[in-house]
Amino acid sequence: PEVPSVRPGPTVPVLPPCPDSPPGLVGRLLIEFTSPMPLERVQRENPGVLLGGRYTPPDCTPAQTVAVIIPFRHREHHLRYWLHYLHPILRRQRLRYGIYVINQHGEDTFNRAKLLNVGFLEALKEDAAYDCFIFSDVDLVPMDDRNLYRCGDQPRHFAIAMDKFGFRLPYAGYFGGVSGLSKAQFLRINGFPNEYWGWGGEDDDIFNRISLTGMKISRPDIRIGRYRMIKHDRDKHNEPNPQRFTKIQNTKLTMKRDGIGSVRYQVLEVSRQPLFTNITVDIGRPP
Ligand code: UD2
Ligand code: MN
Repeated sequence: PEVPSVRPGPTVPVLPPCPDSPPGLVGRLLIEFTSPMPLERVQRENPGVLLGGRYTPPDCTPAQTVAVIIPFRHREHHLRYWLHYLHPILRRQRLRYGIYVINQHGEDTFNRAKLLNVGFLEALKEDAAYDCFIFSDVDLVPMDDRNLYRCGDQPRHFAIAMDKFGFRLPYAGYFGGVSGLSKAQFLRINGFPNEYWGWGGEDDDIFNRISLTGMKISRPDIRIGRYRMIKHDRDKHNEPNPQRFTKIQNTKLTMKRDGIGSVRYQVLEVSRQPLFTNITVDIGRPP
């Protein structure tokens, strides 16, 4: 009798898991913001990045899918440096990732944390596979590629030694700049507050949320968590929020009602650029 033969289907390459410590990292990096950085150059230098700023390592299967969320308004020149430095770093780190620039529409008071909430939801709408969220200021570039942009079993603070703070943590509860939470960690703290308009306090509120839910911040070695911040003046319409000192006293009361479960906004445009996805959003204005 004829033996039924098993015909091989199209070959699907099965890639090995990406290693815990990626080979090919270079360690300490030279970061400077003086040479001009045209976007065309950054695009030319990053041909492997797919439309919308998506990337998947060609040689291994990463454990996580990382959405990098950047709060944004009128910082195009910073974004070009950020893309120039970060794409190669994230590639060397063997991450599967996407870059989301959440652009606040209009000229009302800036609201960093609300934009980050929007980024979380919109990235997940694009790809339900995202399970790690890195929230980064547009003006912060890591000086060492061993600072891995991944999530762990506790919320992670990456930007612990910034040039502007003399390469030290400014205070023990500091959680600003660049941080990372898994999807589960983010939902556990009801996301970030939506009610901090203007500069300051929102990062301390996030720190409080993490402590109040019994989690602990994880940080890299101080020699590795080094950052340069592009020097800038305070933006218009992002004046220090005078309510911030009293608001951060009340996180325990406010975090249940103010967070990812209550964020209201309207997406005006989603535009997939070669190196990032731009999402322009109307987040309203302070009451
Ligand atoms: C510090 C923290 C930051 C945040 C902020 C208080 C550092 C390095 N970072 O930033 O994480 O807690 O204090 O709110 O200490 N942005 C725009 N356009 C604007 C205003 C802000 O794009 O008009 C974005 C941009 O990504 C910027 C970020 O918001 O990097 C934070 O604003 P900033 O850079 O003016 O504030 P800074 O450096 O004091
Ligand atoms: Mn800044």
